Amino acid sequence: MTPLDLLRPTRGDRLVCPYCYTRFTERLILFRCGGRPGPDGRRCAPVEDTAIRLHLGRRERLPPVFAADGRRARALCPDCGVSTGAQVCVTCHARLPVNFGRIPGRLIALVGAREAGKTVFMTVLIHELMHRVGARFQASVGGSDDHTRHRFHTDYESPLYDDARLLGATRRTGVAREPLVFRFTSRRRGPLGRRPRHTLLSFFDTAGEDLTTEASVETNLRYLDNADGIILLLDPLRMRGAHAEAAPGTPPPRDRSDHPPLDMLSRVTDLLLRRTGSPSRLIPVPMAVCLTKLDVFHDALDPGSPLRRPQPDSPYFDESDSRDVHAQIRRLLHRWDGGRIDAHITNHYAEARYFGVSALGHAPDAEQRLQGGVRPYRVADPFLWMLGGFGVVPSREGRS
Ligand SMILES: Nc1nc2c(ncn2[C@@H]2O[C@H](COP(=O)(O)OP(=O)(O)OP(=O)(O)O)[C@@H](O)[C@H]2O)c(=O)[nH]1
Ligand SMILES: [Mg+2]
Ligand SMILES: [Zn+2]
Ligand SMILES: [Zn+2]
Repeated sequence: MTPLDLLRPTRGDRLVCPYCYTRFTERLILFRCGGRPGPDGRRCAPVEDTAIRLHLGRRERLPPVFAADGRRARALCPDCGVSTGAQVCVTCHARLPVNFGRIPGRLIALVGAREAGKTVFMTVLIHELMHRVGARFQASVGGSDDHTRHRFHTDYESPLYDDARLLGATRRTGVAREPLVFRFTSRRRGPLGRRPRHTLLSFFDTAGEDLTTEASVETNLRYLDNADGIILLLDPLRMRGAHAEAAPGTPPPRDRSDHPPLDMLSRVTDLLLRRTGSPSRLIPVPMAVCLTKLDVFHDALDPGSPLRRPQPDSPYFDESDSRDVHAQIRRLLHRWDGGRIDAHITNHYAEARYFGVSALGHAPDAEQRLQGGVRPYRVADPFLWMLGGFGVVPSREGRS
C-alpha cells in the first residue's frame, strides 16, 4: 500500500457527483424518464429542470426525474410506466455515467490566481491526454457525456488548436459553472487477462477572480473539499525575482493589481484545513504545485537542468525524473520567491510535488495569437503523478 492508497476517499456507498461534487449514497441516485409513450399511450412531457439550471447554469426542458432504488440499473417511471436506465445526480440532476456506482471516479480541481494559465493548461492537458498520452499508456480518453464533448471541442479545443487564438479570461458565474468530465480507459493485466479499466476524471477550472478574496474562495469550497487531487498553478512572472530572468521582451502581467501567489495559496490552504478538521495535521489531499509558462525562462535555465530534458515518453510515470524536476523547481522557488511558497507547502501538505510546465511552448504575440501552434512541454506530468498515486497508471524509477 502506498501512502496515497490510505488517502483514497471511502467509496462504495459514498459517491461524489463529478458535475456538482456533492456526496450521496448509491441508493439515492434518481432516474429520468425517457419521455417516450408508455404501454397505455401516456407520455411524460418535458419540463424545465430547475436543478440543472441552478447547479449547472443550463436551461433545459427534459422529461421529469423520479426517485427509485438507485442501486438498480433501471427503474419504471411512476407516471407513464416506461422503464428507464438514465440515472441522474440527486442534487444537480446531471446524467450520471453508465455504471457510475462501479467506476472509480477521480475529481481533480485546478486552482490558481487570475491569469496563471489554468484554462490554457486544462485545454492542452485534455488534448494531450486524448492524443499523445493516450498512445503512450495505450489508453483512450474521451468526454463522458455529450455536453462535455461538445463544450470541450467548441469552447476550448477549437479556438486554441484550429484558430490559434487564446481564450479570454474565465468569468465568474456565481454558482453555476460546470466541470468537464472525461473517461480514461486503460487495459491492465489482471488474473483474467487484459481487462479494460475505467476512471472518471472531472476537471473544474476555477476563475482566478474567485480566488482573490476570502469570501469568493468559499464558492469553490465544495470543489476543493471533495477533490481527490488538486493541481495548483503558479505563474512565476508574479514572483518578485523572476521577471528579471524572463525572455527579453516578456510583457509584465497585464493585471497589475497585487495578488502574490502566496496569498492565493494561503487562502486555499485555509479552506483545506477546515476539511481536515484538525489544524495540527498535514493536509492529506495530493497537491501538485505547478509553475506555468516555463518557456519564458528556457534560456535562463542551465543546460543540464531537468527542465531542458525532453519530456518523458515511457509507458510509466518516471519517478526519478519527477524528483529531479521537483528539486529544480524548489531551487527556482527559493531564487524567485525567497522560499516562502516552499516553506508554506512543506509545513501544510503531506503529499506535495513540484512541477514545471509550458502548455503553449512559446509566448503568444501581442494580439494573443499563437504563431506556430501549440507545443506543450511536460503538461501531463502533474496529472500522471496523481494517476500513478491512484494506481491508474504504473509508476516506476526511470533511467535518468
Ligand atoms: N508564454 C506562455 N504564456 C502562457 C502560457 N499559458 C498561458 N499563457 C498566457 O497567460 C494568459 C492567461 O492564460 P489563461 O489560461 O487564460 O489563464 P487563467 O488562469 O485561465 O485566467 P483566468 O481565467 O482569468 O483566471 C494567456 O492569455 C497567455 O497569454 C504558456 O504556456 N506560455
Ligand atoms: Mg481561465
Ligand atoms: Zn451533481
Ligand atoms: Zn415517465
